Amino acid sequence: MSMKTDRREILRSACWLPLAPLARWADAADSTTEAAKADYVLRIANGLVELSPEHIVSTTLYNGQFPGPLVRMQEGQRFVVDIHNDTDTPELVHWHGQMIGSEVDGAAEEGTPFVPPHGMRRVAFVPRPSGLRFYHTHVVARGDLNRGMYTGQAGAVYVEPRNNPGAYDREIFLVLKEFAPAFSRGGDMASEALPGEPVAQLRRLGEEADRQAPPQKGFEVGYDLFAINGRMLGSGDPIRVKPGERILLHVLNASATEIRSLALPGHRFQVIALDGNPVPRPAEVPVLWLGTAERVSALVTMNHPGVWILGDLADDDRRHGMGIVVEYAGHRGKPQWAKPGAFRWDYTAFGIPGGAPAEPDETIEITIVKNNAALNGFNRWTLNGEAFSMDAMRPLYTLQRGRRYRLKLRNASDDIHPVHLHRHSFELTRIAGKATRGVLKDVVMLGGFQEADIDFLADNPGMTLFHCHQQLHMDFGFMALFRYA
Ligand SMILES: [Cu+2]
Repeated sequence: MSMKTDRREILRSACWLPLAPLARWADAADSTTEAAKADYVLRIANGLVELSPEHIVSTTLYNGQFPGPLVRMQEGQRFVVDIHNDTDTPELVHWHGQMIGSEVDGAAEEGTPFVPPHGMRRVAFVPRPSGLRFYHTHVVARGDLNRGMYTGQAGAVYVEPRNNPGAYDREIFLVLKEFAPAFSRGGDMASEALPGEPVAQLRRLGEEADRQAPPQKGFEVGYDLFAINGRMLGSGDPIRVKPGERILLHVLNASATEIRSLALPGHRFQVIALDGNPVPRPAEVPVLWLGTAERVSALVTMNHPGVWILGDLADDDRRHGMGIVVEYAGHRGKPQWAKPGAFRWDYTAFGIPGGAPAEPDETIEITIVKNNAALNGFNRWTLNGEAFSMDAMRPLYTLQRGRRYRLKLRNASDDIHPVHLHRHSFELTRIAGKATRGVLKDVVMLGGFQEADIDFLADNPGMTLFHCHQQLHMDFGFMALFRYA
């Protein structure tokens, strides 16, 4: 098929030409007449994943594998990807955590065109910022468990920094993901994950919404199979280590709906980056917690020889595959698990202590309410009283370029919401009543009946989507669109 190149892309490549080496010059010059070679080719198609010899699932994949291949890009160096869609339905690839244009970001709500069924779309952008990013589908699934993040369309991106100090021996990427989803009425929530007390006013708001809703709970999604890097615990190769080795773990939660945890008996994690952004205060923790789409980069010093399970705290999920074996050289035997002591995941532990954040130019308050089973058995989510309509696509708020905004998020539900802002990083400035600064993220877990303030600089014009990354929440109202003036 012929390649579509829009005028903006041609202009961009023309600007790039004088800086490019000779070989690229020849490539790019050809692009005015025929397709230049892409830096990367991504193919979306159905395929099989062998989670274990007994569990082989069929789902939609990137380049026939789960996780999708680790895509490495250079910070600031233009990257061209050809996305082929071999499925029967339109697709979108979202470049999560990158400050790029709305036309390539990968959200239909922002105006990114779909990759048509059995078609191809070329996207080009300048990757930034450096660090652990994420690429995944951004289509609406609603009641279809073969669409959206319920599929295997997820992979890690690593944007190589211009200079990397690299105080570690080895990097290991871990992608956490469940398979074989099914709906049920009601579900459980990792209530022991986050610190802080519920806010009484938010609890009252939630109770009031419950009184107006049907007595039955809305649908939730559960899973039968759990895997790290597409292999159930015990099925894949172990992580083989030597005493004294310093391993940098890059962990990505690619779940559609679940909050995940990880612990490694006898070891601690020194968290150095959250969502790919270095934290101001690297701190040691016994457990990692990650909301959907969150990433944690943590150093582990291998100083406790044995054969261990690096696994989820939830016994049931770990026994159904959410873990990977860590095996020291010369050690054999059954991998050991030990439940860590009580621990709450506090983002402020990685922030600048006693930090008083800069005052924003404007504050936007967003109150989140759940209407139980209001949409054919699914929960409906409203932001300031309104469920996002994908027909109307009405922007909630207009941003002025150069201004600093504070989103004051108020959760009047008992669910934890991993909320995500596209195309910008935000700074956590207050979470569960605690002020902080210096922690830059693109997803943050907002606790049940809790509040969080996140600040961002409006410095990337274009339509910008804000939503909960829990697929069931974003598909049923928990979204807002910002536009630039
Ligand atoms: Cu949510």
